[in-house]
Amino acid sequence: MIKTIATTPYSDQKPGTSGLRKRVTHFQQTNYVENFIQALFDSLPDKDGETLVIGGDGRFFNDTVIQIAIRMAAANGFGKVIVGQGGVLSTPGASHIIRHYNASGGIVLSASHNPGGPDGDFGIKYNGTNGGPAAEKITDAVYARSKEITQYKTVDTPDIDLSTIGVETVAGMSVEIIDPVADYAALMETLFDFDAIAAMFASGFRMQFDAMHAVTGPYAKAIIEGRLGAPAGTVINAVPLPDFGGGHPDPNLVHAKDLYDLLMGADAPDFGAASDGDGDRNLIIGRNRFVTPSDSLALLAANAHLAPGYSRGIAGIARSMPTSAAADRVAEKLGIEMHETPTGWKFFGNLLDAGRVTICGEESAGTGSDHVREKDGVWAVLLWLNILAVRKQSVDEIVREHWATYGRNYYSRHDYEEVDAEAANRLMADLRAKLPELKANGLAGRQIVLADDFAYSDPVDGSQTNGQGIRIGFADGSRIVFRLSGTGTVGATLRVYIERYEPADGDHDRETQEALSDLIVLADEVAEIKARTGRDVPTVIT
Ligand code: VG1
Ligand code: CO
Repeated sequence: MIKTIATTPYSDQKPGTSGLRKRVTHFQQTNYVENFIQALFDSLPDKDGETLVIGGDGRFFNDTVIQIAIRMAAANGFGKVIVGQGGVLSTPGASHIIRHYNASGGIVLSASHNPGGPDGDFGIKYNGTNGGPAAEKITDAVYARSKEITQYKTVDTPDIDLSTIGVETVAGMSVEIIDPVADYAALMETLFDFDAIAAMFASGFRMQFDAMHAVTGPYAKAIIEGRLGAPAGTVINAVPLPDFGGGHPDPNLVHAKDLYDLLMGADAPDFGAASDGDGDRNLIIGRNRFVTPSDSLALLAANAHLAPGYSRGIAGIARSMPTSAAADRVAEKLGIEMHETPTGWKFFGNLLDAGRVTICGEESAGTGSDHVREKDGVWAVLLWLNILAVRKQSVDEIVREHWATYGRNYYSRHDYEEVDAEAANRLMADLRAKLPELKANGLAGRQIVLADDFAYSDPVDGSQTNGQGIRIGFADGSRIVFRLSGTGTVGATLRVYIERYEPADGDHDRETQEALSDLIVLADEVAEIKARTGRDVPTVIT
């Protein structure tokens, strides 16, 4: 029954910030998917009789790859596969299912916030037994294996019908098709005061959640409109589509502009939120108040104790290096651990497993906690709702009070997408070479206290990760960070992160780009962005 099929290796199956991400057409090359999955299975210590979770964000090609993965799991000795109905599981949902059912791991099919459809992107990611993205030692092993693979194993069976909940059998392996939402919704109910949030909706609180035609639609409908009783129509674009309705499922101020405009408009609801393709990101906008993801992390950490799941307080906070230092001030005040990690959720796993941190976040609209091992969009929205229900204040009031207590970290990210890869690499290399001189002489008359390429040594297992982004820090706490994206699929994406601290008694009402304007000029000056990329303005400003 098991077939062994000869194949030839590809040289480019190196997972990036969050799994292997390429154009759909790239994945459609002969055996490209099979090679990667076999390389993954070959790199796992335990497969015999183990349980594997498989699900994806429902994007184009999801259905094809799910069938391939199930057959290959059967041929490689797994005992059971758990699949979301229709092949769908959000990324945080998959993380929970892995943990809840003690699976050995899971395959998440998603290119997250990247566009979908036949000409869009696809991705494959592996999460380990803790429910979190595989650590670098595993992704490195998979990459090494993918370069030498000569065969893969599969079984000859017809496609499995994933549309009905129940149990099927494939070549002796059981395939359990589950409701993708039920277990996740039950977990949320243990963390948040659903009665208090429901009472807030019943009293007329208005919200709009934009699911962007992506995976959170069914989750948000079931939880926000279903269990919390928000009026029908609170969740919009709720039906996941293989091409996300032609949109770009990245919940930022560019791709969720309609939501932003609504919240800034005359008849704005109280609260707006959106999530991305695979449901791990969140955008939070109050009436007339956009909350930057870095601020949201700090606010959630400072207020988490108001939700039942965190009423005992939090153990610590971790943020990715480019994320603003707003959360650091909260940790300092609470007297808890604070960690700065490289970009990507996989670096939070050890700290969460060790119980050293409870809440983690990234400036890229990712926030989460130790309830799963992924960032979690719907979770962040529910924690916000819980805080609003308890504090009975507007988002704007809560944000302002926070700044008045901790100060404000003006913060923005400028992305230059799809620039020439060679030019981008050269820009980074030349900037790196300049660092000693900058540190010695400063920049434009300003003293530089930090000039390095970020390196991280994991405090739990000691693993070392280098080259994670160039940091230039000034004496007043301002900072410019440069790094290249590890999730793009065409050319290179240069990300420039700019931050300036304004103390608690300072001016918190400036427009962000204006407040950062001198640093924006310095960023271009020191890295020669315009000259080297040929771009006058960033593609996206968040
Ligand atoms: C980006 C973000 C990073 C995030 C990653 C995956 O990575 O910057 O913070 O963890 O996407 O998010 P990069 O390497 O392109 O900067 V998702 O929602 O795409 O899984
Ligand atoms: Co995502």
